[in-house]
Formats: sequence, structure tokens, C-alpha cells
Amino acid sequence: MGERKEILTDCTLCYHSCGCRVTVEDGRAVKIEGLESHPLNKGMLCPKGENALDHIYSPDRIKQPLKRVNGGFEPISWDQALEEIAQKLDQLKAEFGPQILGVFCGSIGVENLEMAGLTQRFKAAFGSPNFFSVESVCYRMRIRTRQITFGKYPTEELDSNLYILWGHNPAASDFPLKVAIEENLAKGAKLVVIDPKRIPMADEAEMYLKIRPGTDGALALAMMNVIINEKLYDEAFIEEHTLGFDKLVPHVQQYTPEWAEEITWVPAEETRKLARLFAGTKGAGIYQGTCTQDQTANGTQNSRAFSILQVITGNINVPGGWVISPRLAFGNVGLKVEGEPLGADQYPLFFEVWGRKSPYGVVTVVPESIPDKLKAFLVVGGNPLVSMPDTNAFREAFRKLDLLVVHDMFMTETCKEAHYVLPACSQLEKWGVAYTYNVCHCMPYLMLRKKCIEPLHESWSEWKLYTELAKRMDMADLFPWKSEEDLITFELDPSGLPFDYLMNEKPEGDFYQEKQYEIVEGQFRTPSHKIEIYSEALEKVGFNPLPDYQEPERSPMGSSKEFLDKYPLILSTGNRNYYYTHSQHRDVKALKEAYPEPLTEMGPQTAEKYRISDGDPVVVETNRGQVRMKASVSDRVAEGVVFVPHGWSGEANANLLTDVQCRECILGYPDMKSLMCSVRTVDA
Ligand SMILES: Nc1nc2c(c(=O)[nH]1)N[C@H]1C(S)=C(S)[C@@H](COP(=O)(O)OP(=O)(O)OC[C@H]3O[C@@H](n4cnc5c(=O)[nH]c(N)nc54)[C@H](O)[C@@H]3O)O[C@H]1N2
Ligand SMILES: Nc1nc2c(c(=O)[nH]1)N[C@H]1C(S)=C(S)[C@@H](COP(=O)(O)OP(=O)(O)OC[C@H]3O[C@@H](n4cnc5c(=O)[nH]c(N)nc54)[C@H](O)[C@@H]3O)O[C@H]1N2
Ligand code: SF4
Ligand SMILES: [Mo]
Repeated sequence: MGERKEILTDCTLCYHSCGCRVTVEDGRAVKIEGLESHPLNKGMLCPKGENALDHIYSPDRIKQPLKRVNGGFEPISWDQALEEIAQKLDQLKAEFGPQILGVFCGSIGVENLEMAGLTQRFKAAFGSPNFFSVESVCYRMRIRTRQITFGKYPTEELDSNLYILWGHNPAASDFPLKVAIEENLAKGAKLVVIDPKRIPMADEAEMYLKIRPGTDGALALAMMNVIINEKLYDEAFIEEHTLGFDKLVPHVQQYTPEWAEEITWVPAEETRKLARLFAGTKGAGIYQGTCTQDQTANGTQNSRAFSILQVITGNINVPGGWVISPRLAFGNVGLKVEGEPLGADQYPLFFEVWGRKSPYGVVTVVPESIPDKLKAFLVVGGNPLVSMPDTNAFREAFRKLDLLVVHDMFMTETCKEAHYVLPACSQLEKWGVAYTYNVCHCMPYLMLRKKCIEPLHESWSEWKLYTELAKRMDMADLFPWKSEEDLITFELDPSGLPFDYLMNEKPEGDFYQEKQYEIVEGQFRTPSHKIEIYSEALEKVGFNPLPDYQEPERSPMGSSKEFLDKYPLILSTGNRNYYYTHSQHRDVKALKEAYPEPLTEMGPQTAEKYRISDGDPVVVETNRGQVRMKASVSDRVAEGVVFVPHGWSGEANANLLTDVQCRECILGYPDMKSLMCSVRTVDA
């Protein structure tokens, strides 16, 4: 019998970074289990995590670098590929300037700090400000909005007395929260679900509100109206910590529950009941969809309204409410660069607030920026031709690039358009830091992501990719780390949890700080040092400083009759699938068997109206394109609404339906949750 080791590391197949134990025999990972002591997953893994080894050892992995030749791909050595890429980049830079380079990281870059950090560093070393990522379609909208309100970023907790799932379905997308909710419901916590689909968790809820997609802001404002007019607010908290409540009181008078009923489909009495329940519970939290509330017309203002609901009920820095968690001191791999990324002029608040700048560009402006402003594009750990809005617009634009390079483990649709495809290591083949940070839940926990096996095939880590590319571009001095371990040591240095400690003493991970609930002097780092209910930051860029409601651009109430005759049904895309992360994991047999094909969901009356039966192949169409998939008819889905899942390729790609020009007006996010479509059977 050869060598057998058990290594504690994290899963990394989605951003939750659950702890796991990997058994390695003779250099091959043979078993993966949940780590009991990990505070997020408590010994459990979701089906993706359970089947991680089939993904890693998949025969479909890209095995060597590939170069596009005459419309097909041919193998090329790493050395030759990097030489050619370096030469092309240098030539484009000499001719047009460094800003013609754009780089992109997908959602995996959220949990893979080295990937995102090094990618940012590379574009800065080259001289370009154009770093794009899923941050401008997902999650950062809430961070930005909470920052302008609190000057800090408070988050929901895993344990709460009242969970309001507001367009969030943990049973599909948020495994750690699902585990925590189940535990807390058994102890007497309450649950409310606000969703156009009666998700299974709604069956355990105190209240279920069937809302029209895209109208959440109207409901939130009506709740505020009730809380204020029935004097259910926390006067002492408002007095001590906030600014602008006096302006909010007259502002919300227009937003009565009856006004909201017309817009949201939620009966006025239900809105009142929810407002009373929420305001009457200390330790209550709004758990907004991780991207649902971002990819919608009123996104920024929705997030503002949720923040203000937490504030006026005093549910800030109390257990179960929203809590400002300690930030980790961390070695920053990024590098400063001159200039503003694309989209900063159009959506200034996305880029800058109070002189604090973010490193991200706005991804929705990418297609229109090619080929004049962007000529070379590097995708590392993302599949934008499936995941970004309006695949046709992105594809047409990508075809005009002088250089497209993709670093990935699998031959994605994006790879298929590339000039060079470079094989990437999986999470078990490289070192990293697993930092659960604030992604949804206040959990100041850190773990070392261990290299468990040697890189498979010819795959390289991001550290090796950038270090070797930089050498060929005269930028070697800007990539000084001699090894992955060296890089991780640098990252961990300021954290108080050094590499050796996490490797030898706490391989299971450790809390880097204790949570503080007390509100200390100067905690709110807004210019006023108060929570800004009235936001001058928003006013300054020309938007309502108080939360308001805007009807989606495409909607039964917002669109022209002509448009609605063509596209009469509401379209919401991208409900999560428990078995897959976005476009990934279709290579895993057990997962594919559990969920073999994409399904378009609709209610029975809607189906009947268009003569569709459960299981029929259907065509869903919008102004941008069409998809084909089977229908799933269920009375759990609100009538008049159609759900199309994302992450499937070819003719089932949901982003053939979305429109990159249909954007939220403040931060430029694409609307993926409140569009209009038509549905018919394939032969109709
Ligand atoms: N219509 C619609 N579209 C959506 C959404 C929606 O709700 N509706 N949701 C959006 C959201 S919120 C997000 S976050 C995005 C996600 O968008 P993406 O992140 O672009 O989507 P993924 O399919 O996860 O692509 C990740 C890629 O990284 C590769 N990969 C995995 N691990 C590694 C690694 O270690 N190194 C490298 N180099 N590559 C690796 C995978 O093989 C995969 O091809 O999708 C968005 N798209
Ligand atoms: N298994 C798995 N988990 C994932 C991912 C994955 O691909 N697979 N992706 C990860 C990523 S990057 C993200 S951003 C998160 C996404 O996480 P979320 O954005 O929270 O998405 P879901 O959990 O699918 O929940 C969305 C719910 O919102 C409802 N909904 C749709 N439109 C509206 C609306 O307008 N208003 C309201 N109130 N509800 C609406 C849907 O019916 C659905 O039940 O998931 C993460 N977790
Ligand atoms: S939720 Fe599943 S895929 Fe995500 S980290 Fe945990 S086990 Fe892995
Ligand atoms: Mo996301």
C-alpha cells in the first residue's frame, strides 16, 4: 500500500467555500467528505461538493494549451503560446495604448482571491484600468448601496429570529443558510418568503407573498409606510444613529399598501401584516437574493429600501439582524493604475464614492467598447459567452477582438471563440486562501486552501500563468512571488493567521476576529458619521436621495401595447439549480442524472392559454433572441410569469433572451429578472 493522507481544505466549487476532508492515496484524491468542525457546512456537502472528484478527474478537462488555426484548434506548447500572446499584447499596446486590454474573472474569482488579485495586478502592470468581473452583474450593488448608507458593509447572519427570504432560495443557492434556517426553525425562528414562485421552503413559512417580478421596491416602501404611520419604528436607534428620518416620513406617505397592491400583486393586508411582524421582531433580517435584487430595474433603490427597513426597526448590529463584521487585514495583490475603467463615466457611483475608488469596470459596456476601446481580452475563470447578458451582443463583439485568451479547465462556449485556450488547475491542484468573508453571512473565518494533488495534465495555476507571462513582457519584477506558497504567505501576513499556523495548527481553519455587536463611536464611516437614510451620495449623482420605485423598463405596466402584444409574459431568468454552479458541472454524471436538462417553468393557466403541456418542448422569445427547452408546468409559479434557468449552452442559453442595453440606471446592472417574453410550443 502506498502513501495515504487526509488533507483538510475547502470545496471552492461555489463561493461558499465549505470545509472538506480530502483523502489522497498515491497522489490521487480518492475521497471527499464534509468537515464537521467547519462553521458553515458543519460536516455536510451539497451534491456538487460530494461529486467534486468526478469533476476534477473529468476526461473532458482541457489537457494542453490550444491555438486557433483555420477555425479549429491545434495543440501548442505553453512556452510558444505565452511568447505569442506576449508579443501580440505588446504590439497592441505600442500601437493603441495599454487601456485596450480588458480582463474578466467570473464568479469563481469571488472565492479565489489569488485569481482575482493576480488578474487585477496583471492588467495594472500592463497599464490598463479595465478589470471586469461578475461584480457588475452580481452582489456588489448591495455592497455599494450599504456602503453609501452605513459607510460600512453590514451583512445578514446565519442565525436569525425572523428570516425574510426576499427573492432568495437557499435550498438551491445557499447551502450554509439552508442548514442554518432548518436548525433555527426547529428552535422557533420564523420564516417569510417573498417570491413569484412558491419555493419549497415557503411551505414552512409563516407568510408567503407571491410578488410580481421586479416590483420588490414598491413592497418595501409600503412596509416603510406602515412602520412609520403605525409608529412601529425604533425611535431611540433612529435618534442616536441616523440622519434624514425627518425627510423619510413625508416621502413615504405616497407609498400606501393599497398603492403597492396594484403594482406588486401583494394584498395590502398582507403588507401590513408583514410590516408588523418585521418591526415587532428584534433580530430580524432581510435576506435579499444574492443577485435577484441587483439584476432588476429598481435594483439600487431596492437595496436602499431594505437597508432602511433594517435601520428604522433597529435591526442593525443585533444578533439575527444585519451586523457590521470585522474585515480581515489582508495583503493586497492588486496594483494601482492610472485612469478610470470603462463604465465609470456613465455609472460613477459604481466606481467611486467619497473619493474611495473600486477596481471594477462595468461589464455591460463591454460589447459596445469593442473594437474601438478594447482590442484584447483575457478571461480567467469565467464563461461570459454564457453568463453575461445578451450572448449575441457579447459574441459579435468578441469576434472583433484582435486577441481573446481564455484560461479554464473545460472547453466552454467562451473558449470556443478564443485565439488561445490555456488549461487551468482545479482547486485541489493549487494553494489558496479560503476566505468566507462576508459573502452573504457574517462569518469571519479563514482557512488555508491546500494543494492536495499535483496539477493534472498540463494545467497551470493562475500564479504560474501570470508569473510566466509577465516574464515574457518585461514585467517580471511586478510578479515577485517565487511560489504559490510565497504569494499566500504575503496575503496572510497582515491577518494575524500566518501560513504555518493555518497549515499546521489550524488546518481546519480559524476565526480571524470575534464579531462585535456594540456600536462604537465613529463606526459609520459616512461623511456625517451617521447612517444616511437621506443619501447625499445618491443626490450628488442625480438620483433620489430617498428610496423610490421605478417600474421595470419592460413590464406589463411599463411597456407599450405593441410590445406587450408581442411579448405578453413576464420573464425572470437564472433561478439557481442545486446541482450546478452556473454553466459548470454538466460533465459530472451523477449531477447530470439528477438534473438532466433545463426546464422553462410556468403556471397551469399560463400554460393552458398557450396550449402548452408539462414536458412539451417550447420556444421562449424576447426582442433579443430565443431559447428552446422543455416546459415544466406547476401551480407553484405565479401566473403570467415564465422562469428560464441560466448556465445552459447552445439553444438553451438564457442569455440569448437578455438585453445588454436594458440596465438599471444607477449602477448599470443588466436586467435579468424583469423582462418580457412570449412562449409557444415548438410546432406552434
Ligand atoms: N440570465 C442570467 N444570467 C446570469 C445570471 C442570472 O441570474 N441570469 N447570474 C449571473 C451571476 S449572479 C453570475 S455570478 C454569473 C457567473 O458567471 P461565470 O462566473 O462566468 O459563470 P461560470 O459558469 O461559473 O464560469 C466559471 C468558469 O470558470 C472555470 N473555472 C473553475 N475553476 C477555475 C479555476 O480555478 N481557474 C480557472 N482559470 N477557471 C476555473 C469553470 O470551468 C467555468 O468555465 O452568471 C450570471 N449570469
Ligand atoms: N447551486 C448553485 N448555487 C449557487 C449558484 C449556482 O449557480 N448554483 N450561484 C451562486 C451565485 S453567483 C449567486 S449570485 C447566487 C444567486 O442567489 P439568488 O439571487 O438568491 O438566487 P436564487 O437562490 O435562485 O433565488 C432566486 C429566487 O428569486 C425568485 N425571483 C425571481 N425574480 C424575482 C423578483 O423579481 N422578486 C422576487 N422577490 N423574487 C424573484 C426566484 O423565483 C427564486 O426563487 O447563488 C449562488 N449559489
Ligand atoms: S455549497 Fe456545495 S459547491 Fe458550494 S462550497 Fe459548499 S459543498 Fe461546495
Ligand atoms: Mo452571482
